Amino acid sequence: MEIGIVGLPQSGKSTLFEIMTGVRGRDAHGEACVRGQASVPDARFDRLVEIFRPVKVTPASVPFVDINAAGEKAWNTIRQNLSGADGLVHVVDGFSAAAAGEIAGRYRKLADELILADLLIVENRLERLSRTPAKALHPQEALQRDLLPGLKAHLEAGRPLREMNLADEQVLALRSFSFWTIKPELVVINTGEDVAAAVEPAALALPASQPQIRICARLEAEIAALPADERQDYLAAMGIAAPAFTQVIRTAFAMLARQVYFTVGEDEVRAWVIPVGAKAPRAAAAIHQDFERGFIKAEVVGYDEFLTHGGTLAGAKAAGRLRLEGKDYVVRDGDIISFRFNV
Ligand SMILES: Nc1nc2c(ncn2[C@@H]2O[C@H](COP(=O)(O)OP(=O)(O)OP(=O)(O)O)[C@@H](O)[C@H]2O)c(=O)[nH]1
Ligand SMILES: [Mg+2]
Repeated sequence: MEIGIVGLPQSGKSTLFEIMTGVRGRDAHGEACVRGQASVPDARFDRLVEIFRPVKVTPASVPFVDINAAGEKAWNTIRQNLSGADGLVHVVDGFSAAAAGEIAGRYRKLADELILADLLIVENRLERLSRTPAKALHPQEALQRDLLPGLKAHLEAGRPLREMNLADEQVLALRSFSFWTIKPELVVINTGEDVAAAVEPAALALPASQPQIRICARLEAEIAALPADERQDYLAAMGIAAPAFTQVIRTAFAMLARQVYFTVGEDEVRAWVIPVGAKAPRAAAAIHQDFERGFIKAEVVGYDEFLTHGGTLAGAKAAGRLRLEGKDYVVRDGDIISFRFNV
């Protein structure tokens, strides 16, 4: 699981990457590609830490990738390092221009390049498939032959593939192509210091389903550099509940259809990242493969119920809310779980 940061040159990608991950993205020994983990902010997790006061604390994290590439080879570098990304954060320079139209134009510039890159892949593939006799096609290839013309028309109309609402098995059949525009995308408008006065997201004419966030990356970088106590005072003075970059992390995480469950105790409180819809054994595999193979039962209490019953596992148990679930249980976001297994 990984999120690639894309955007036109000098749009503030590395500034955003640095605030989210604490890793320096720029001039990092001339590396073309820098990876860093961002902790996913979660009030439930913070509360569990308060309750258990564990020795070790491990919040959920999501990896971001920042690319340092310029010049003719930039596109190659970007393709090499981001083709495996599960989602994109598209940063748009909204600080160095006043006119909303200009900002929309910047967004479109890269969006169109990505659409064109996908269109080239589709055309090449269709060309090759047309040279193979129909009988010689593998089932997967036949599926591609049926699917690709629809994709081509969609891309030619200037629309990204993610808007096609393809079925899961179709997405799977197309996976090897690593299409840019099939990946979910979060649009981040990097505004000037006056965020409220900045361009309305509506100006970009994106579909309502497409997440978008406005942030002033430079201002947030300055805030992030302050000592923790001053940071709180500063945010309070500005009337900001939480810096916008935390929302970027949270939204990007949710965009990947991931959720968390918690394991708790005095030694460690930890959030584990799993796909939405994962069943208990699959969730257990996040901890260790053996937990999946030797899965017996999961002892589960929902986060809210846990709090309602005094914020202790004993309290939840006494109230009959600590459930024993089997291998078909679909884990819910925020479940507190301990696994029973046999290896
Ligand atoms: N005024 C203003 N300047 C910003 C903001 N964010 C970034 N910048 C400036 O824009 C320049 C580029 O920022 P970076 O974060 O390096 O942008 P980038 O997209 O990583 O740039 P490349 O990797 O070279 O494409 C720097 O000089 C930043 O200080 C902002 O919110 N407001
Ligand atoms: Mg950069």
